[in-house]
Amino acid sequence: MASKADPSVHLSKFLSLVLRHDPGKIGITLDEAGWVAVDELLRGCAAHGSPVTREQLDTVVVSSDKQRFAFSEDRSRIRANQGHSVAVDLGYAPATPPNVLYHGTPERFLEAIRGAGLQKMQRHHVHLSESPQVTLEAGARRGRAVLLTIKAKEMAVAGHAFFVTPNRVWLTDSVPVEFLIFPASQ
Ligand code: HQG
Repeated sequence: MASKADPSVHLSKFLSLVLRHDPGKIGITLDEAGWVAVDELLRGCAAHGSPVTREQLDTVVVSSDKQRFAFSEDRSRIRANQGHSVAVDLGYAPATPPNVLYHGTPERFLEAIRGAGLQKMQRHHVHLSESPQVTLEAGARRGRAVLLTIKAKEMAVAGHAFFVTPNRVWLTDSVPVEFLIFPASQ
């Protein structure tokens, strides 16, 4: 696990910011599928006081623990694999989920989720995982996390679309409360 002082963690966070949320911060424009030319990205980083080499970029794309970024096939373009707040169409094909998926959330959000189900909030989708551990860690970024189980197959049968990213983050529009299983003690 990379430490917080690791320069590639710093770069990964910076790339998440500009490739998911605020490309204008370094004067770049994402296309409708979220891609930007690597040259344009590097020029933008340099022009705004955060110079990055192509080698550093390659390292982050390959070593990101969650495979947050991808190069196009010819490696001339780069994008974030998921997590955007700017309008992009990532073009993932609908996929059939496993019977259950998981979502870790801070305990203090449970009451709201019992009322409204899981909502995508600032992002384009609700993020779900096949791994309880991975999603609990995501939930724990904001406090003590609890694990919700999603009856994903039942949702799909009921007509809800699911998409899966190359790094196996499952995406869906929202999870109505009837498809959620809450932890027994909550
Ligand atoms: C919660 C990171 C109140 C939801 C992580 C979450 C993940 C509600 C928060 C990825 C709610 C939104 C995504 C409702 C949902 N009422 N709260 N009705 N419905 N919530 O960050 O899933 O490092 O947008 O439970 O590791 O936490 O960026 O979603 O706590 O994989 O690559 O509202 O982001 O990955 O928070 O995180 P987020 P998330 P990266």
